Order: sequence, then structure tokens, then C-alpha cells
Amino acid sequence: MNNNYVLSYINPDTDGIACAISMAKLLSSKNENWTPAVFGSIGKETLFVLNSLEISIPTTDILLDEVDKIVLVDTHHKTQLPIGFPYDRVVSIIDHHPNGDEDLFPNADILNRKIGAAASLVAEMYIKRKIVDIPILKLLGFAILSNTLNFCAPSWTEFDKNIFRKICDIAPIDAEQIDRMFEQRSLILKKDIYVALGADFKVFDTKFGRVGVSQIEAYNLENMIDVSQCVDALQRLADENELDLCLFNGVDIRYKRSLVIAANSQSQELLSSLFRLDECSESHIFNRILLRKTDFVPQLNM
Ligand SMILES: [Mn+2]
Repeated sequence: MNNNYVLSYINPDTDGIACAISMAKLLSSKNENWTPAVFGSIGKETLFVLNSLEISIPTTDILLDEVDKIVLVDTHHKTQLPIGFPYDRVVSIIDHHPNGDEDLFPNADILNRKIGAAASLVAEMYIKRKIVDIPILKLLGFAILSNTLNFCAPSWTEFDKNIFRKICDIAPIDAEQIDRMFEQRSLILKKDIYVALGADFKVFDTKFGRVGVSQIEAYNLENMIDVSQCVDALQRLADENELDLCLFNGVDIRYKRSLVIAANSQSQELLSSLFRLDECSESHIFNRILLRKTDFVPQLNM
């Protein structure tokens, strides 16, 4: 049996893994065996999707020394691949990212389009060849949703949307399953809010003094966040950074709203004066998405 792999970048997301599984299935035949495999680990969101579709989890056991041919999906970038990666064995690349290292792959056909998900390109192959494989089509549909944040991220294109519609005509995707998939991604908010808040925390010198603003963009964020835990974590961040003023901007992609939380009473006053709110409270929901760059930083200096 030959030793062919479909691979993506180290610690791939749902798009990378969905493409690896689907391409391996598409390429495998009586004479040729293709194995989807993963460098690094598989995230919670992806595991949820694979389990709910009853698709087996790809192996992480890759014998690069003995590899015959490789198809690479969702990447063609040197920095995203392991040291010693056999570039010359790559026969085909399917990607949607700019600035790849084309020259490293002398034997590869490269398909690279600037669209929202590599899964859209693989799904197009299934649709064009009229291959009706319901779990695989659903997997690719979930990957498109994951990569485009349910068509909320700016990266999606009409191509992605068209392919997604065609997938749904053949293999409808349950809206509740979509919510549950995205919730897997937001679990960090429940598990360790302090780590989540610290991941994107910036300090600004403003006319009010130094102000820390943490921001998280997540799906169904309002239902994942415990406000009092968030206040405590925010105060901890404020203390560590020797700040009196500290705010959190939680962008809920599902409801297209922002939940803003203040660390302490001084920060509550700042919050109400920044947005001319009638009263001071530890949290406030805005009926639109606020962004730190456009809705906080300019106001802090005005
Ligand atoms: Mn991708």
C-alpha cells in the first residue's frame, strides 16, 4: 500500500482538517490510498463537528520519512509546517491564503483563491463531480461557517456563500448544530475568563489617565460570560498593570451586539461618561458591535 497523506498546517483549524479528510476521501481509489493526518493537535470545535457527524478523527501519527505523495490544504507557508517537511513530495496544494511559498513546491499544482475558506474549493469539487456524500458535505459546510464566522467575518466571498447554499440543498445543516459548534470555541470564556481577557488586552495613555481595554469577539458571548467573574478577572488585570481604569468589550457575533464591562466604580464612571449613559453600572449592552479601535480609543482622547 502506498503512503500518501493529505496534510494541513500545524494545529489546523476546522477548515484545514475538513479539507484534509474530504480530499483524502476524494483521492482514494482501489489503487491508491490517501490518509488524512494532522500535525499537532485538533481543537474542541473540530472534535465536536467530527463527533456529531460520526467521522473518524484523523491520525496524528505521521511517518514523514516514508511518505510517497502529499496533498497540502489550507496552507503553503514554510513557517506553518514542521522542520524537515518534504516539500518536494507535495503534488497538489489547495489554499486560500496570500503570500505562500510557491517556490518551495517544485512538483505541486497550486490552487489558491482569495476566498473565505479552503473548504469551499474542496466542496466545489464534490459538487462538480456530483458526489453525494452527506457527512463530508456537512463537514465542509461547517468548515465554511467556522472560517467565515457564519458569514460575519469580512473574509467571506460570494463564492463561499454560493457553495454553502449548494451544500445545504443536498445536505441541510441544522441551525442548532451551528450554534453548538461556535459555542465550543467560546468555552474558554467559561473555563478561564482571566486567560481569555488577557489574550487581547491593551493599555492606552488617555486624557483620563491610563486605561486598559480587553476585547473578545465570540459567538453567543453574552450567554457564555458570567459578569461577576468577568469583573474580578478585569480587576486582576488592572492590578497587575497598575491601572485604575479597565474596561472589557465583548463582541457577540451571534447577536451583533457589544457587552461592555467595567472593572470597578471608577471604570464604571468612565464607561458612562464615554458613552453618555444615564447611570453607572458594571455592565452595559449596546445594540450594535463596538470595536476598541473605532469606538473606545478615539473617545478616550476626545
Ligand atoms: Mn482556512
